[in-house]
Amino acid sequence: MTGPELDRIEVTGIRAWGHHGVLAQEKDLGQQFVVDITLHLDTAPAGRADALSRTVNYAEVAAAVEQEILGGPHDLVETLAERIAQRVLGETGHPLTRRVGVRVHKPAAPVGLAVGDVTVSIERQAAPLDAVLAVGTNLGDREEHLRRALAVLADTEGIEIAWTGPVLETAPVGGPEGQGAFLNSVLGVRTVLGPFALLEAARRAERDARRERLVRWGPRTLDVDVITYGHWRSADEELTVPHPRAHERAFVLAPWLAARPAAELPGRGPLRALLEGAEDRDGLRPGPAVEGYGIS
Ligand code: PH2
Ligand code: MG
Ligand code: MG
Repeated sequence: MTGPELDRIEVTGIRAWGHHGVLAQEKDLGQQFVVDITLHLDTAPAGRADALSRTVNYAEVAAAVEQEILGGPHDLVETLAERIAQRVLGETGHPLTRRVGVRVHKPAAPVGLAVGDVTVSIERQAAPLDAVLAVGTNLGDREEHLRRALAVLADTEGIEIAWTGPVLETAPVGGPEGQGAFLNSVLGVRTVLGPFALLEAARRAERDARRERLVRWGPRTLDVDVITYGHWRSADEELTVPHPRAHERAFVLAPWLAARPAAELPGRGPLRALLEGAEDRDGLRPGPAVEGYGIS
């Protein structure tokens, strides 16, 4: 799966004393290692809003690189480069980073003759991430809106639909009196997109359904919400993840639980227990069969 072209943040010349090398003398005395690192991510959300919460803090990355240089020791420069890449992309790294380039310099390497520098450069891609989206509609041709939402998302470069939940018909929660019943479902996607690009894809599906934002929680042709993005937790005002109300909404929890019984909402626990406490759970009924949806 390939995603869109990304922006780059580079930190060069991160230097620290390490003990990596095959020779005993290198492990004993150590020597200077220098690392240049390139983070590939979409910086537009941060740049437009001037918000650190929408990008990767390069100071944290530099500190992690320094720790890796100080760690080990490893025999090979390759190992140090690999460890740095995996740390930046792995569980402890930042999920906004979708690709990383690492160059490790070992300028005083004992080569046996005078050389200018020895470097190893690698590039590694983050694994696609699992995210959960919720869809809801209570205006117009609801079944058609659900079908189109799935089609728009499936056609988006960098998104693969991994599974879908059943369609439920649900009583409206909140919003103006007298609005019609919703059809709700949930989809699991695997994506190489960053969270804001995923949000943009969700909004594109809403625009495709001519969604208008008139009244908060009012009737809508299509609402597509990002419920989770891996285990990422963000309090960003535009994209709070996990979704700030998902843990108390049966119209999200029930179709998700039906499709993925063992799933948990990051920071909140197993879906089953959450659903038991959701006040709107009596307002759910089986919905119509909609092409593409259903437990898969
Ligand atoms: N969405 C809301 C508010 N209330 N109620 C139901 N039943 N289904 C929804 O999708 C829904 C809602 C805000 O997005
Ligand atoms: Mg919503
Ligand atoms: Mg929404």
